Amino acid sequence: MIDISANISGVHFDSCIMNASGPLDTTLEELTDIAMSRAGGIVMKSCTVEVREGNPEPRYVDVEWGSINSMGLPNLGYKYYNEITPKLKSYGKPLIASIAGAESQEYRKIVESFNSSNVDILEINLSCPNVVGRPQIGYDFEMSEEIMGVVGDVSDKPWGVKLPPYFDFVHFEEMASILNNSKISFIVSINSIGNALFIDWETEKVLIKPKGGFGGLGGKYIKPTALANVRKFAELLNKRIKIVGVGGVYSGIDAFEFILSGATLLQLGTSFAQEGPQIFERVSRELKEIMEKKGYASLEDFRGKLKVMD
Ligand code: RRO
Repeated sequence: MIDISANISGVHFDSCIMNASGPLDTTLEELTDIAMSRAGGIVMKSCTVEVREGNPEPRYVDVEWGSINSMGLPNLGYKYYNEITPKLKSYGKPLIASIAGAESQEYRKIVESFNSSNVDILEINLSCPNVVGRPQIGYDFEMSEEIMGVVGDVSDKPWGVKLPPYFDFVHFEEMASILNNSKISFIVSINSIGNALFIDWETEKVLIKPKGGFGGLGGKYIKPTALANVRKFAELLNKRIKIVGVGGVYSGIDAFEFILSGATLLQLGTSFAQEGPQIFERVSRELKEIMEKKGYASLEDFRGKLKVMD
């Protein structure tokens, strides 16, 4: 039997492959589709203190090798995501709440609310690129540290942070040092690459309406950047901190490469939005086939064992 199970802070995932916070996970109906699929866990849309409608449409567009979005954090408010947890938990999978805010006290309020829910894990989103006038928190190291301090003080649940992509080794090192001194159990790496731009050359127009057409880039375009982030953080973080890889996972080969780079769990965003919930079964099957061919029985057999050249 090929084993693709994984564990974060004592929470067991039968499969290491699940959805990413973002597409098709805002309502109970959408989340139930994930619950009934072969996804190893259920991740909910990032929630805020107040209900948010998000940015004007069009705000998500599929493009040749991925997607661009400027959703603007549309969600039904943290109370809704607290209320639906019993229904979602009845499917027996780990349930992950994703939390977003403008400042640390908003994070505190939402984290406290989930302490008394039956959510298993909290994902603290420090990397939404699409709220007008608000920077990505993960690029502000001081603010990131402050929020992690507050969450660490109040959370009774295992928690981690969802990070934006980094591109410079100095930034990786600075963030890794903050993460190593925090109480996180994991990082989720990467969110979409912020502020990309697509143009329809025929109409001479941008593809999405918010922010003059700028939005987060997802899908195949971002896999090399995502792999680099997983790999670099695997080198720099204390071994107790697990890595959840996201960014351009469409196939078993992609999943294999992320685990080889050091990932423990994998999340599918754009690829899930494009293919629907059956993708979890397909990618899991393809990953198992690769492992069988290579003689690997579990993810530990090759996790982080990427070879470099002498
Ligand atoms: O809702 C969004 O616009 C959004 C969020 Br919160 C996020 O974290 N990443 C993204 O690409 N879009």
